[in-house]
Formats: sequence, structure tokens, C-alpha cells
Amino acid sequence: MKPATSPSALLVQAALGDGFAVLEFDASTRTAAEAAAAIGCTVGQIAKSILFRAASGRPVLVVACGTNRVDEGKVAALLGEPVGRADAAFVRAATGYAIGGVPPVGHATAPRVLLDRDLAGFDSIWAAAGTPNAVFRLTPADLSRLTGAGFADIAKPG
Ligand code: 5CA
Repeated sequence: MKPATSPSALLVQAALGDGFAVLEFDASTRTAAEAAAAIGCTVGQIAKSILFRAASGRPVLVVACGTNRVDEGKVAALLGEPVGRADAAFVRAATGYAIGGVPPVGHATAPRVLLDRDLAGFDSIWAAAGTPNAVFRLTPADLSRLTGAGFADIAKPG
């Protein structure tokens, strides 16, 4: 584990500023399980960035607890329009990052953001930072402040 050196991770570090440290791992942090194993935290502490495309075409970023699946019906109800999962090309166009490295901030567009309330109970959480090997640690309050978004019930039951 070392401070960020790749261009995409350095972009995220610049967007975050000095208060956060983007870390690059030798091991993959592409999935929530891989990230938790590399970091040494629980899967629940991984803040997954999952992009949706609303019916209007606008991008919607759901930052979900690592152990949860996103309930598209709940997201649609919160937005007032249907949503579908974004494909890899839409993720890249809307955020500027590849799947597995999408950070919660610093996107190419300004997606609407929804935060999973199940993240709110952790002292610290970890989010992707530009590449499938880069993450940074933050608090749930940081996540809300950085994204300007609130916590909501977006998870599938069970
Ligand atoms: N770096 C890790 C942990 S911080 C990470 O970014 N995990 S993630 O969960 O936020 O990003 C991967 C997510 O991208 C998966 O949860 C999944 O929802 C989504 N994803 C994976 N493959 C595809 C795909 N082919 N099309 C659209 N979304 C995908």
C-alpha cells in the first residue's frame, strides 16, 4: 500500500484535497470483497459506487453499503422516474472513470447522488479513488458533505 501515483488516482486526490489520503494497493480493490480483503476492513465498510441511468437520461450515483444490493424500485421512487443500471460506456462517460474505480466525487458530470443509510452507522468507510487499486478512507459525515447528498433507504430487503 502506498500513496497514489496513477493519473486517475491523483485526479481524485486533487478533488478531495489534503484532508483525505488516496492509497494504492498492489492487490485489486476492484470489488467490495477484494477491497475489504486488501484494506482489512469489513465488506460493509466499503462504499460501492453504482451508477444508474434515469429514464430522462441523467446519471444517478448510488453509494451503497458493500453488503447491500440496490433496490431500483426504491431509487426510482426517490427520484420520481424509472432507473436502469448503467453499462460500462455510460459509467465512463458520466464519471470519467472505469467501473471498479468510480469515486463518490469528482465526476465528469454532476450526477444526482443517493447515499445508502446503512453506511451511516460506521465510524469509517472506504470508497474507490479512480482506479481498481485505489481507495480512500472517510466518515459517513464526510461522504454526505463531499457529495451534498443525504442518506436514504435504497437497499433491497434481506
Ligand atoms: N473499488 C471497489 C470498492 S471501493 C469498487 O469500486 N466497487 S464498486 O462496487 O463500487 O464498483 C463495482 C460496481 O460496479 C459493482 O458493484 C457493480 O454494481 C458495478 N458493475 C460491475 N460490472 C458492471 C458492468 N458490466 N456494468 C455496469 N455496472 C457494473
